[in-house]
Amino acid sequence: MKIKSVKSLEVLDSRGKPTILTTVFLEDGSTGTAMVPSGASTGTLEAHELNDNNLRRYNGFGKLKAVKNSNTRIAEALVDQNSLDQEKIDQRLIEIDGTPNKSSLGANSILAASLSVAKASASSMNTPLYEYINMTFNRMFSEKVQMSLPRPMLNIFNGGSHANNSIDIQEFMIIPSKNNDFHEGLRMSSEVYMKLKDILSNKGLSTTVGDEGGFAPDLKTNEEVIEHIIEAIEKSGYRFGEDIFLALDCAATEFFKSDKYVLEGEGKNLSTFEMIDYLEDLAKRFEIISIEDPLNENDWDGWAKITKQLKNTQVVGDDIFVTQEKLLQKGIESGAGNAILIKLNQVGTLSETLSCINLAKREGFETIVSHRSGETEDTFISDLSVGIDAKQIKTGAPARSDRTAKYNRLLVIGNEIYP
Ligand code: 2PG
Ligand code: MG
Repeated sequence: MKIKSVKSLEVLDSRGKPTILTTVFLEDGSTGTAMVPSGASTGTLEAHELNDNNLRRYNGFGKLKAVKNSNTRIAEALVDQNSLDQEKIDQRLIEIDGTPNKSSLGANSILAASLSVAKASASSMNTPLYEYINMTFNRMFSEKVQMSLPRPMLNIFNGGSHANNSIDIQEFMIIPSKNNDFHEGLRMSSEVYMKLKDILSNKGLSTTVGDEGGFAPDLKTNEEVIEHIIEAIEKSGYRFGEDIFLALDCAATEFFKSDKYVLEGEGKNLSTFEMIDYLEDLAKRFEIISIEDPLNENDWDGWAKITKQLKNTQVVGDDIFVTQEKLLQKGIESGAGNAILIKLNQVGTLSETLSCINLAKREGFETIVSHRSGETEDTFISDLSVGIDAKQIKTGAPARSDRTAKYNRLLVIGNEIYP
């Protein structure tokens, strides 16, 4: 279906910072609207988020340049194109940008256009978005990927650059057992979240939340956080390590300073080997099933070592792969990690994201579709996780509308797929 027009404007994300919203209008009257999220602990090689850097508006975070690029250069390039040819659309966007990291148009304006084209096409075909993504993926790679609801990874305790407490590890997540369907898993996790609030509150600790909806009191050590979470799981009537599991996102690049992992909260200064041993010990003692970004994004050798050493743990690459095929290929060749975090805005178009997912699947890497710490009410990632059979999604605590929107969308999809 032919694209008739493209219209963009500046809106706010969950941190109150501006982002871009784009609507694509098709000739048959169908429309698709997408909004782009934004990270705080970003990988160096991520596609470029274009900010205005005008300190008189939104402390420099305005997005009027990205909006203008979308309403002019992107609109001109996409009008009259066939919206169903996602690869060609994305290729055009990449070409008119012309830079390796999408810094001319801005990856934010490119992604908003790419995703709204997909949404408009799904609507034009009268197909749910997850099904449209599934069809697109299978067509692009001659695959027969099934659709399924993912297992949620819920970040119920926030540290690092997502909170202003002294906890260095960025995310402490709970994951319901594979034996529970999505709806049950979400219910159990939400009960644990509520219980954790009671426990913290009864101890006189703060229950205000961080950027992703997890609690963020000033506990002393990472271990203390884990012990509180286990207490919440057990007091909710669940067995830790059977009904509910634990996962971490260290976001270690954030606390890697002068060749040391500086765990300020606990007064530890660790070398790479010591950091690996520290995490191995935590993983063993607390049965942690998944650890994301355990080491800094440039330490490929360290990554290969920890992936080998923690053989029963999922080792997830976020800042190291930044959803880019080339970097994932390097990880596959060097044995760095065994899973990849998928974030659309790290690469900037839907087709490049699907390509990276395809490589991961072919090479036996697990995939986790992910939100960003700065989010919007857009639920594209829920449909993506189902459409490509990711099997895992991380999208924050079961609280705050920017996070629950994604879980709620999955409940709706679940109802459609398994009525
Ligand atoms: C991460 C993400 C999302 P940010 O590190 O995995 O949780 O955080 O969006 O700040 O990069
Ligand atoms: Mg991460």
